[in-house]
Amino acid sequence: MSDLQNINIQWFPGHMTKTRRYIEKTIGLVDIVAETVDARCILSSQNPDFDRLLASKPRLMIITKTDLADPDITSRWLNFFKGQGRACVCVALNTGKGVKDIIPAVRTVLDEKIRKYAAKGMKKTIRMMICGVPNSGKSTLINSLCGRRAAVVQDRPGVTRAGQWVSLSSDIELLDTPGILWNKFEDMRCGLHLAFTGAIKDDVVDIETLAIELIRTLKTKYPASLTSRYGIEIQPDSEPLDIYDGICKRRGFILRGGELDYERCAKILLDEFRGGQLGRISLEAPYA
Ligand SMILES: Nc1nc2c(ncn2[C@@H]2O[C@H](COP(=O)(O)OP(=O)(O)O)[C@@H](O)[C@H]2O)c(=O)[nH]1
Ligand SMILES: [Mg+2]
Repeated sequence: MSDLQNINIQWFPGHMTKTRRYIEKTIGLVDIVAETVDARCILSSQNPDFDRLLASKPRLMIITKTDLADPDITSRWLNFFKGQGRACVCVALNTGKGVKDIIPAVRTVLDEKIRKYAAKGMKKTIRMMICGVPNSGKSTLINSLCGRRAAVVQDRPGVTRAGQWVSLSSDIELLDTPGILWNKFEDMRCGLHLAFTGAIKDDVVDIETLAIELIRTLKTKYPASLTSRYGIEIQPDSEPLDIYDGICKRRGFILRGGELDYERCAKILLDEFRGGQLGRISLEAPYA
């Protein structure tokens, strides 16, 4: 634990405060909130502020990026949430897996409300707001549901603008929101996991430190992923810095003059982790 003491990741820029206000102002207009959560870090990618911000509305949790996560851990999470009675759907938005389950889940959550309207001979228009941490797949989700490019998707946090209602069908409207984090991460590990998975802009973190911490984490949880990707043997007493050196050398990231190109190596390692080239990895399991 002591190794982590110097890393203090915080990212709560002004546009997130603005989004928080926007959600507060708009929540009254919606029937349900879908919260996107990254399957690789299901604890860290749940914004604790949402419990207060979204308290007045029913919620559906949408676990995204299941294609990148450890399937055993994802299914344990699913059971865990089921046990808590929380509505939850797992999706892989790159292939569309699970997307067809979302609207039926929404209708189940809102069943009583829909029936009340039907009893009066009225059709309920369902308005659903999509909230989540940056890069958790909110815009991709809207596009997958709509089957077209209705929302702007980018592989970097902070792209979506507020206020884009999208009509999915005659009775469902969706509202994309920009990703938000919160003021202070209670646990340093939470900031790290969000940074590893791309929810925190790389500019606010020292990328080489981040790479070393990713190596430290993988060494403990998924050592085989480093061995098979980079051909590095991992021993229980291997130092993350030595593994980092090893990856640099293996990949030939060497500067003129013979020094190792740590920065390039850090970028590649993070890219490959985020892109799934290191295998299906989950950083957080239930009951951990
Ligand atoms: N592999 C994979 N990539 C995803 C998935 N969902 C989103 N992405 C990618 O994650 C990045 C961020 O998605 P985006 O929808 O812009 O996230 P937002 O910031 O929450 O709106 C994009 O590169 C998406 O293509 C998923 O389920 N699987
Ligand atoms: Mg977006």
